[in-house]
Amino acid sequence: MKKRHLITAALPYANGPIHIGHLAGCYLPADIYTRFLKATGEEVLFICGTDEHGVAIELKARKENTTPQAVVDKYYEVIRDSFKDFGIDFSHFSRTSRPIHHETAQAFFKKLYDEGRFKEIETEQYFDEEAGQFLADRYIIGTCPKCGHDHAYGDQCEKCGSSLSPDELIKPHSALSGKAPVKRKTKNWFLPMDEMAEAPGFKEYAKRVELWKTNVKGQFNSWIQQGLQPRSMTRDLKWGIPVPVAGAEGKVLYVWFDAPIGYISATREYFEGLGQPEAWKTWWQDPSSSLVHFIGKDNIVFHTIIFPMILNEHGGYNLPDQVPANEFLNLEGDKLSTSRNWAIWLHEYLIDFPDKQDELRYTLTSIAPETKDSDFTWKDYQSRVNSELVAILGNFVNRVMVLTHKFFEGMVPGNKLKPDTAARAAVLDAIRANQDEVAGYQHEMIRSLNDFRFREAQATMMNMARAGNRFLAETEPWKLHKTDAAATAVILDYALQLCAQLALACEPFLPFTKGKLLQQLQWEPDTATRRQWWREQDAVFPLEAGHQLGQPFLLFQNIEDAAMDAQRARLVKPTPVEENTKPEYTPLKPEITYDDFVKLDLRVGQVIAAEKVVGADKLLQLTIDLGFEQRTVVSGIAMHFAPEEIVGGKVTLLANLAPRKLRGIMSQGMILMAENKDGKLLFVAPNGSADNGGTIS
Ligand code: B3M
Ligand code: ZN
Repeated sequence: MKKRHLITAALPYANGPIHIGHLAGCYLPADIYTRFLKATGEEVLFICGTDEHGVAIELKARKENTTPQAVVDKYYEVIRDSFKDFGIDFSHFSRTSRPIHHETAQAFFKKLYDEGRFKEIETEQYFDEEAGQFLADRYIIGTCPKCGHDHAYGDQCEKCGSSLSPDELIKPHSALSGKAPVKRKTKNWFLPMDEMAEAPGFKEYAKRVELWKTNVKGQFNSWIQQGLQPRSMTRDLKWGIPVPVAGAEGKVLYVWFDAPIGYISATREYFEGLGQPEAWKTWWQDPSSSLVHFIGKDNIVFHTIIFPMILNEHGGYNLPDQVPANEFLNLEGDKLSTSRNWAIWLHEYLIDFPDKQDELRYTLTSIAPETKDSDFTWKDYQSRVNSELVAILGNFVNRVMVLTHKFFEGMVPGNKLKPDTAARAAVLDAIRANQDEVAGYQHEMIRSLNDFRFREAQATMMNMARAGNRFLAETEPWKLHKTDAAATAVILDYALQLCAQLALACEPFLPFTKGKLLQQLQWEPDTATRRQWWREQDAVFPLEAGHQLGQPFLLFQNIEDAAMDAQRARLVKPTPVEENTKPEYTPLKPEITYDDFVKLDLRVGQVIAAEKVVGADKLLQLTIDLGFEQRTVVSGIAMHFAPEEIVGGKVTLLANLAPRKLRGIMSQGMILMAENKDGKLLFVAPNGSADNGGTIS
């Protein structure tokens, strides 16, 4: 293990509040990991802040009819407070609008620029003559070439999810003036990523990625295999960090250039605050420090390729040791969406459930989208609170506390007992067996935490409380007390020590609960005890005989159905785009002549054989009978039909299409398909009595 750990969580755009998807995707796992490492006594720094540049901020300002500065000032505070309220334990939370960040990002750019690392490339970009400015992709609106949606953006169609470039949009217009934009030449500075991927430092780093989570490695490899393209690190925009070179007036740094550097500036700012302006270097540049970025899946390419490349080209910096990115969280079966307000906002949750931060933390970690997208439902939340937190953890602690108060005036009763009767020997056996079981969970949980499997780790923590309940059920101290107070004493003593271990164990996941538990136990673990438990993995029995406990109170309360109904009612079902606009059809293609049409030779065909194309998920290889000959046709319908279900069916074949090779197979023609509104393909099939080979016109 490295000496110290620099942990970062993605810098959220300061253009809106934080919702449960953000928390589950990145901040909660980062917080769990940080708390875990700290508990083991490791040196840790946990860095975050708001990302205050980029088009996302400008767009929000336009929408709210205010300035970008006002937007970021407002949401910086909202976001910072939400994190604080949920116990996300950053060492430092900064913002990219601070002067120290502007300086750091500009110095980075300048060094790369002076060393000739960028390529100056002139391109034609859309320009809004009325607004007098170049248009970011998001500022260009037009019809989606894929689905016909008439409000697609220059970078993406939010209806069908296709990523687009502004040139693909049909009838583009400017979001600023509504006018059709013109093309103008402009010069920007590009990172030649294709070349930089070959740099020895980057290639060395790429080997690490092979050991990372499958979803992260998968995206990394797919970008590299597709072949990287030079990518512009500057933009013709107003809002952002000015490009610090002559001749770059009116240009700012690309937000994805400056934002990750924000991790560095935040670290600098933190240590400047401590009066140690040079100390940040140890964390970023000393190879004995590790760098771990927690992010959501949409940020993978930036954190695994672009930022490491920038760091590598700059030189002197550590490259990431781990990027444990999560997939996405959905809400009640639908994609979370800020713009459609389909979300549970953290600040709103706390109004309805003050003091229930851990209930949400627990649920979100239980369903963390660690390997695939997952779904939050209020029903699941309620059931996790009621049947896990209340019924297992809360119940165990409460029973132990109440019984100790009842039988021993709230004093830790001590653990001296001789196995002088069979019943007492059985009690001591039960304690030993339980201790072994709990130690097993302790080791398992630590392994899971080290491997970034937080869902599993938290479930194992809960197993410790389950073991506690089972122990009480086996030993029945409430009954035994009538006949053997001394044996009851050791049972409760052990159960209390288990409560103390649970207080340690829940620290990464449920920090508020840990506090409540410690309050009841009237105990504050010292560093050595925490370390012993977390690092050396020895059970601890820290509560001494005669130690006075605090008053018992419930750690968790049941959540009633009515509260859940109210939450569900609050969520307004997003209107599917189809419902509030007229049905959308793919726009018609330009007119053709009759002569063009008759060039197509359409024939009745029949599928006589079909098989999957090896190595291509979407393709089927079909043998089509045309009566006078048979054709091999490769068709992209494998996701819609199984080979056996289509054999025998009639099809329409475009029979005079020039043959072309697909996956090494010569395809001789094309089968006509229709697509319904759900994207399902259907055969455009001639009547069953049409003869194979017959013409269609
Ligand atoms: N602000 C994107 C996002 O919020 C971006 C992350 C920056 S991390 C350096 O998803
Ligand atoms: Zn579309």
